Amino acid sequence: MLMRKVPGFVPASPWGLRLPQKFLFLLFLSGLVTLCFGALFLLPNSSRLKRLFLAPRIQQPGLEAVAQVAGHPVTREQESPPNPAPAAPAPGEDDPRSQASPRRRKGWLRRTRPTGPREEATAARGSSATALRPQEGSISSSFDFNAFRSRLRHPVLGTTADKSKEPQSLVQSQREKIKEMMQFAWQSYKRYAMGKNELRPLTRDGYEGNMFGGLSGATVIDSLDTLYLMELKEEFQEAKAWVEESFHLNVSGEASLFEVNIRYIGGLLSAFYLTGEEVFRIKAIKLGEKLLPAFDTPTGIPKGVVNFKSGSNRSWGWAVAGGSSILAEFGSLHLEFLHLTQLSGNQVFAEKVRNIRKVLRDIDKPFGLYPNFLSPVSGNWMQHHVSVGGLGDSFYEYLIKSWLMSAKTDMEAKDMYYEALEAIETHLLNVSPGGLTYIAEWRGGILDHKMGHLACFSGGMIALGAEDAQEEKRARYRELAAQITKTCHESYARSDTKLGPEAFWFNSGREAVATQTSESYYILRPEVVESYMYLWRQTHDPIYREWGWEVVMALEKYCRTEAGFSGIQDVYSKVPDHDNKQQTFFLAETLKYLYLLFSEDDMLSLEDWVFNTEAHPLPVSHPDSSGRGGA
Ligand code: DMJ
Repeated sequence: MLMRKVPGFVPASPWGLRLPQKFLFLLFLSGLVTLCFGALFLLPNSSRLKRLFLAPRIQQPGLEAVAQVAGHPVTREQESPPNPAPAAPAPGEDDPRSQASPRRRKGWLRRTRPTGPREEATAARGSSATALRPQEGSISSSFDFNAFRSRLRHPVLGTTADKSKEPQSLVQSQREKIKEMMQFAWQSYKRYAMGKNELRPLTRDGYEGNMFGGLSGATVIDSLDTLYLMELKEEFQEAKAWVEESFHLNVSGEASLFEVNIRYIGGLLSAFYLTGEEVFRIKAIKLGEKLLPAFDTPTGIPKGVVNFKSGSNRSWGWAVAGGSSILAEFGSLHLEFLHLTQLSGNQVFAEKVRNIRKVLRDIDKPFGLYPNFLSPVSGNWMQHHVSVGGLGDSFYEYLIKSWLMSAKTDMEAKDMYYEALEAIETHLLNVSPGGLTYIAEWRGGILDHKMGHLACFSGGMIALGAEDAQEEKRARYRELAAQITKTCHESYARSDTKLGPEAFWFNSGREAVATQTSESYYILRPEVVESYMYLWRQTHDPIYREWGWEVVMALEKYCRTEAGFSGIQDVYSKVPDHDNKQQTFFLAETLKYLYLLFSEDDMLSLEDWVFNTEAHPLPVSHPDSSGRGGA
């Protein structure tokens, strides 16, 4: 209209514009559009808009695919948890909170961007169990296995001398004995229960149990790295072949998130890092995806049980009457989930555990202590029961190990660990009249003067963390680790079998012994020898090998049967009944820690590896020469 009034203007088209004027008008329009779009990003609340435009491509590739694998639409919580965690560094990442980290952002984009048309098509399709699986066995990865191996400070199995030239030393023959025990445990399992979850050595058959949602072969997966470590090559190949041919993930039962994570995911991840075999990486990631529906809760704190078929979740019925998640369970996912992200490029795994970390960091803690039960709905503690044994244990372990696995960059984990340890020292630690140091359990301020066998891992944990404590506390923590380990040894030494009970008390003159028959059993648990191994590496005090050897002898005498190893019903009986179970953690942990106790320190060096709570080694994220995290 304005132009029509200009004198001399001759309309050249039905819209009244000549070609140059049309061009100018279009130029003006496109300038306006660009300006408006740019302004969106200057508005104070622009982050949501940015997410709208950018997120699906850059921030969370695979999230949609993963959510739909399990039949779950992407919920608000999954997209962005109520209080999204400031990203703590994953293995291989610099701290994202640091402003001075442009290189990191580049690396992050590199790893998370779909790497090719196939992946883009897959993420877009994302409508079935094959969402991340264009064809069986292909999940692309930018993870460079050779570069990772070159960053290790020590050869994985240590610098072994030429054994054929050396005279057989005592320690070598002890190590050989433990290797023979592993071989026997494996061969018995293979003979009577191959592919089942556990061996029942008395009835000579297999047992599936109800923790793994229909998954089979828990013993195979839990054994892989131990077989590899002990150079039981034929047995390792048998285990690997079973994983390749018979380990199927299309199962539909109810599984424990925690148990599947620590045994299956942990075992597969370790097998991959030790061998570089793709089958382990791919199966670990696919199984990790099947666990994600457990996190579909208002707080992002996962429930303990996930249904592989429906993708629903629930809490254990017994956990404060069915409404609680358990600290040791949801607090023991961090190590494995960061590695799942590392090996898949899918950030969803890391996001899940960062959110758990944030909830735990921000919540009020009674006297600085972490109770064992938390509501995944309200995010409140459900009962003031605190324990470094069962229900609490590996949460503390994963804090210090997160710090170590991050090559000492995850400051949040470090701070949370030492603060928790201080609270434990102040409120739970005791010395018995007989001079034994123990960690009691706490119920709303009242102490149960008992320690579970499970709590005996804490000697090793405190030793592991001692060197990074404030200088004035280091000697104290070294001593504390030694004292707790000594107490746990006493619980073994005071039994008739020289194996320790499930729980022991410090009451009315009776110390470090079980007081009820219901607590007198031993199920081949590893925690005491685990602490011997860490204390040995820290001190080289021969007492730890002596104590470790006592355990070997006792296992041989009381737990070895004709068809495998079995737990026993009563450690205070010289002719104990067997429980007919060769637990998977006996092969994953007990025998592995014993073997390491009698090996050189550079075999699975603690500079390069942290052990998950099922003793599966996961690599430390050493930076490469450019300063970028490696693993
Ligand atoms: C193992 O499965 C793990 O060590 C877990 O953290 C606790 N219990 C058993 C061994 O006792």
